[in-house]
Amino acid sequence: MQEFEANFDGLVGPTHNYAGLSFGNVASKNNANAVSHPKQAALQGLQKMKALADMGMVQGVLAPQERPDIYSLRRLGFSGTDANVMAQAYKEAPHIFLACCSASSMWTANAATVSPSGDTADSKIHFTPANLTNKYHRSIEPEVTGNILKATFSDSNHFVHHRHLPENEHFGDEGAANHTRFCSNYDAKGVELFVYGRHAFDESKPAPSKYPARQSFEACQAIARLHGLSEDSVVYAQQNPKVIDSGVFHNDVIAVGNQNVLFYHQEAFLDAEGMKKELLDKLGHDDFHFIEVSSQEVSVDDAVKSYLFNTQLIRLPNNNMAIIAPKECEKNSAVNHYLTKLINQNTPVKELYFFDVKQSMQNGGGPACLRLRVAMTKQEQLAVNQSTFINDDSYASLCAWVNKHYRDELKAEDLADPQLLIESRTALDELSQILNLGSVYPFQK
Ligand code: SUG
Repeated sequence: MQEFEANFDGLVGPTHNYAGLSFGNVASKNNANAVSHPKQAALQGLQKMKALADMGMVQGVLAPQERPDIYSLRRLGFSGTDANVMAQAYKEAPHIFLACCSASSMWTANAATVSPSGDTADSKIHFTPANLTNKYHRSIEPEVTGNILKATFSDSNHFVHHRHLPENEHFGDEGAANHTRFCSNYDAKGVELFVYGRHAFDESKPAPSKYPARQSFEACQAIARLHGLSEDSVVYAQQNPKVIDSGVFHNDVIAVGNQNVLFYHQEAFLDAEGMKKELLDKLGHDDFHFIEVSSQEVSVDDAVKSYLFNTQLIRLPNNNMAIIAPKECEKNSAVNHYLTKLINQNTPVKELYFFDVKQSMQNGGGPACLRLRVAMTKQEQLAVNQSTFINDDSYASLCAWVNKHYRDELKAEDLADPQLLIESRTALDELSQILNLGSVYPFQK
């Protein structure tokens, strides 16, 4: 394989918990205060990574963040020793404390937007970490995300790292969760589809009324400018405000695409016909498959519950496309029926695999949320930090690392245990050696 799409999954961090932090994300709200299982969560994620590596895919891993985030708590006025900061925050502002404990960096589809070298003016791969301004617990991720990306893709001959967009709702950016790239070969010039929820500078335009639209049009444009994308290779499309109000907080909850396939729900876009036409015009050919799922086949509600579209659509070495779906899709009869039918139709999608990522699903994170895609050439792959790739050895050491450091379960009150901070820092210090990252965390500086 000379050109391919690598998947970099987020490793679930030691404080994985359910705090109900994401208004507009139905699963997060429904599972608020449930007991979490960090060890099981991290192992479920690693099993999916290993399975994709075993299918012949190039699979990498991105390190989690340091939590509880004592630095953010100090910035908000909590003081004293680290243990005092935690105790004071937990007592006086439990919601803020819990936000600073979230392991949400595991959803690396929100880590950054990535433009492959085939699309950019300087023929390098460009990364912009997402600012995630809409949710406080996520807005504290981009700085360290940038450090981790730089330590993973460190060779400046091939990789360009931008600073995240201004931390302001006008430029609310959720990264690759609202970004899809189409192409013939991964190293050829493609078309990048940016999907947004609202126009931040024009309130007369349609917008959802119940739940927030996290991604702005202006943020999409800024990323396209930073990455040096030409106008004839970018399409902007607005999400249907109605589906955002039904719990579709990112476009990757209602659509997924790869190469010459876009798999999406009938109600996903405000103007699906306009988007399709522009996409085909800009691709310059019509060897393309729009796989549209109608509301009769699968309702938006079932799509949100099962995460039918938060599946990974991957190109296997045998050239088939495969759908990597959560087990919840197998259990939902309408969705299972649809998927079984789909792989027997005349499209490139021929294989279907179900994975148990329930610990992540209960926070609204399916298989596609857990990975950041980086299309690359063999030469670019050699320039990546090699310790971050998953193979038999790295899988075994990462599983051993999780088994050594992670707790079996966590409740809200456990997060205030100062020992958890020590455990978490010890674990991350060891992980940065396993992954050869250098010093990426504030506690290491
Ligand atoms: O940002 N959940 C994440 C889920 C992100 C899913 N990513 C994509 N669709 N690409 C979010 O809403 C919940 C955390 C909590 O409630 O404890 C959370 O942050």
